[in-house]
Amino acid sequence: MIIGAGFAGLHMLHCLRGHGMSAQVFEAGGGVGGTWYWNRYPGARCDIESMQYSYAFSNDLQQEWTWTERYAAQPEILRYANHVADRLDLRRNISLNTRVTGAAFDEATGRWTVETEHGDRVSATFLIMAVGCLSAERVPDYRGLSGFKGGWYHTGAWPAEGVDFAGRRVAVVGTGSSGIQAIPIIAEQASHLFVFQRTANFSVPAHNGPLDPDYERAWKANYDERRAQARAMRNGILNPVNDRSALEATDAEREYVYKARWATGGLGFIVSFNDLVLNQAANDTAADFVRARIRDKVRDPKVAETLLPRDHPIGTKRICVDSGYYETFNRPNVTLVDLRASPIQEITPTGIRTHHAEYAVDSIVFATGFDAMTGPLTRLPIRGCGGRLLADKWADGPRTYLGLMTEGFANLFMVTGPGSPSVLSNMMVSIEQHVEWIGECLAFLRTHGLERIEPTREAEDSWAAHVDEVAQQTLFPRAASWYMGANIPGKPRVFMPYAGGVNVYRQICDESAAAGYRGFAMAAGTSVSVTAKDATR
Ligand code: NA7
Repeated sequence: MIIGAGFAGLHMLHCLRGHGMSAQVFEAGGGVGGTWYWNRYPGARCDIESMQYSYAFSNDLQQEWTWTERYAAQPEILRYANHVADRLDLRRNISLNTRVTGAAFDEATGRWTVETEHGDRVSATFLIMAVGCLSAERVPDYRGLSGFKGGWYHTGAWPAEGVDFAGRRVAVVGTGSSGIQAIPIIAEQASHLFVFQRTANFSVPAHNGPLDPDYERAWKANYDERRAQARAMRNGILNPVNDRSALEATDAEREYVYKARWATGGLGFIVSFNDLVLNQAANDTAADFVRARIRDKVRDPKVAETLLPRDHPIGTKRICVDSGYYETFNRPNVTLVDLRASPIQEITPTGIRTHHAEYAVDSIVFATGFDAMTGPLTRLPIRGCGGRLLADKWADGPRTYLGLMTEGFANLFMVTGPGSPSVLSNMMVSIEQHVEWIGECLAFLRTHGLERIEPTREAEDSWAAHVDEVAQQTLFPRAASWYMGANIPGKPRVFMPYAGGVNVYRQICDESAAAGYRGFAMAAGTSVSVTAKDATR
């Protein structure tokens, strides 16, 4: 059983079929596409270039599909997901509109049973969570929201029919990637837009536009080679990395490099030098450059000052990639509200009241993010061996081996789970790697007559220590980010993704597999536990 029909679930189903296995996918949404099904807010767009944000496992697929823009917008990515589902005949094993409400492992039978919102109970030997990292959307717990007379929306659960903001006074709360993408578009539609900013963010221009046919041809002529190069990068994105410290360069050299990267646009800015997320002084040079660009773009110096990110090193929250974000604040119908100076007190029936003022609005857009990485897993009651709840096991932070499995939850796999590079990378690259690893693992178990697998406690403990050790060598823990669980009140502050790079990580996963799944305990039946070494004999 696979939960989720986003890019992870679709590929997982296809991969298992390829291994001659049967699988069924349960999907809460009314269509496939996962993130791209739910995040239909105006301006939603991928921050990875189209030519790199697609499946690499099928040459036919990657050659046939044509992207229209350098960065694809949500409707086009959703069309691609649907195309894949049709092209690979995946739909006959996908149950749409079927939210899973719980899952439990039965030690006696060695099987997982899931329950759905329709009251069905379905069981299988293996359960694969393909639920995404950013699918548990979060609306802050404001007093008065239920009494708001206008419409309110979360970017991550946008109405499929769209929202017409024409002539309306609109509030957007949140200035992460979603807010920064939506704000310029909503500003064009609304009579007035109030942007409620708690933390100013770093954003780099996308310089989006129609995809250059020559560029596309060059990619398609060398797709396999370029995909392999992308997999060898730390973040799974083929961007020219400057393998030089920012501190070795002169001021003029740094300025030259940053200007060139700014002119190119996109996430490549953060690899302008090799130590931007490792060294504070190096980081400051890039942050200063971006702050200067914000001052250039925003006419009102007071507004510009409020938009300057100062509370975290650049890149320690995923940098945003925008199309006209800062320029939007030059519009007469846009007002920036600084929540640091005056926090939201409550939602009134007709607007938002901060400490100092009340803003009358017709609609509120919450671009307030997600209970990231763990939320999609812990909001479900998932019970493993001995009836233990995953949410209880992870009460002090997620514990996994390689972000693929967690001890005490036999036969439960996670695609891009906490402890894997996932959100620090090109998700497509990370998804494919996990899906293929899980497929190979299940094939291995079948070949060896094994039906049960889970990581050892020792492997999990040493992986958690390693994930933390690597994070501590970076600047990431200095930001109050959702990588750290900091956006959710009460969530433990643990750096959740693996910052060692997708290239290194892949090697570690492959080495475990090559050593007969080192770090995992496997068993033939339901009771006898054998070590990986035994299993390979
Ligand atoms: P993010 O990146 O979590 O951004 C959420 C934004 O909402 C951020 O500016 C938050 O400020 C703000 N926020 C959250 N809670 C509140 C409250 N209670 N009051 C005011 N403002 C709040 O989510 P996105 O959807 O934009 O992006 C998620 C990822 O999707 C992104 O990284 C890309 O990979 C794609 P804060 O910074 O917490 O002070």
